[in-house]
Amino acid sequence: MNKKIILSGIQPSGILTLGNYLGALKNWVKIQTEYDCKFFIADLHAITVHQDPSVLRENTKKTIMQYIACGIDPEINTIFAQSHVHEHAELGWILNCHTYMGELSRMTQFKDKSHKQVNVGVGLFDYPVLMAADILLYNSDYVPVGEDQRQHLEITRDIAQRFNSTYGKEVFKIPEAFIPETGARIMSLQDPTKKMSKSDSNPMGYISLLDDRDTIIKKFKKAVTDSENVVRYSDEQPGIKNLINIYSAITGKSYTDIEKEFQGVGYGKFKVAVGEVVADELDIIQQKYNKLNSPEYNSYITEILNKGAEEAHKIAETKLNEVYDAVGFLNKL
Ligand code: ATP
Ligand code: LTN
Repeated sequence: MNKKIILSGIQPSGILTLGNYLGALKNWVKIQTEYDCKFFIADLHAITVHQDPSVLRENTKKTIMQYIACGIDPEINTIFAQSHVHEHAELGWILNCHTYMGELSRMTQFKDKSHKQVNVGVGLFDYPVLMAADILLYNSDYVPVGEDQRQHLEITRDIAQRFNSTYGKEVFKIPEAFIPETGARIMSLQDPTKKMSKSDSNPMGYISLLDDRDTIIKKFKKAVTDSENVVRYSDEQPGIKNLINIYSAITGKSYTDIEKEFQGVGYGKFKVAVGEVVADELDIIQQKYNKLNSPEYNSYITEILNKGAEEAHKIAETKLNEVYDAVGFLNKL
């Protein structure tokens, strides 16, 4: 009883990557019994950059199946699609009216993503406000995310505190980020100064959770490294540092143990070793995924989403009513 509340989401903007898995999903699985967890598919967020409608629908289903295949248990967690709970968009509007242009202009994700667009949608700029609404609707205590989302958590806290002090009421609980020690920032295999991302135009940069063993090994063999030929956890060797990070997040071994294990061993062997442990772990996930991806499980997925949306809506509706009351809207009788 009275478990702390956890909330997190992933955009259905492609097939999930090893970055999503190590930075988010693997940790969700570890904490799911200890906390009251709500995991959703951030489809409203996904359309901040253009999505083909049929691909988005497919990716949304695939993301849910990947959640479950990775070990998220639908019996003990609430799993839902963001667009199924209309309060997210509604609270987003209210919070827009309590957020400053200046603070949104400082968001690094906006700066990175807007550079890649010809026409930058207002939604992309407003992305963190909707994210704040997601979090604040459910009285979330902790938000397990990768390092790239830290700034969005900070702005969520600022908006919540500002709202509470403006109206003189503790309407929103102030959430905290929950960032893992290893795996919080997995970098692109082709450019270790950039984060691994499912919307990267070069698939060699990321490992998809559904890549087969040969593809995984090939991608690791081609990973960009350096000419030092020493397996060392150092900022001067970002490619090797990234591979050590991945190996550590999968095996649980410390960086120093990994350096010892691969002392005097060339990069070629090290890269294959990393590829092997990743392929082994993803193989188990893929077996579960393939089972879920058969027509007989179609209605199972729909049931999970319907049940999740209903549970989420009950909580979200209560919070939105509190917010409407705080800002001074008339009660609807
Ligand atoms: P997109 O490429 O569409 O921006 P993304 O792959 O960055 O998507 P998100 O849906 O934005 O993924 O993120 C989902 C979760 O995965 C977040 O908690 C985020 O912090 C985490 N995450 C994403 N990429 C990485 C990464 N490279 N390393 C660690 N965690 C990551
Ligand atoms: N912005 C997140 C996805 C996301 C999210 C959230 C994560 C949208 N709303 C609420 C945690 C809590 C991302 O990972 N890019």
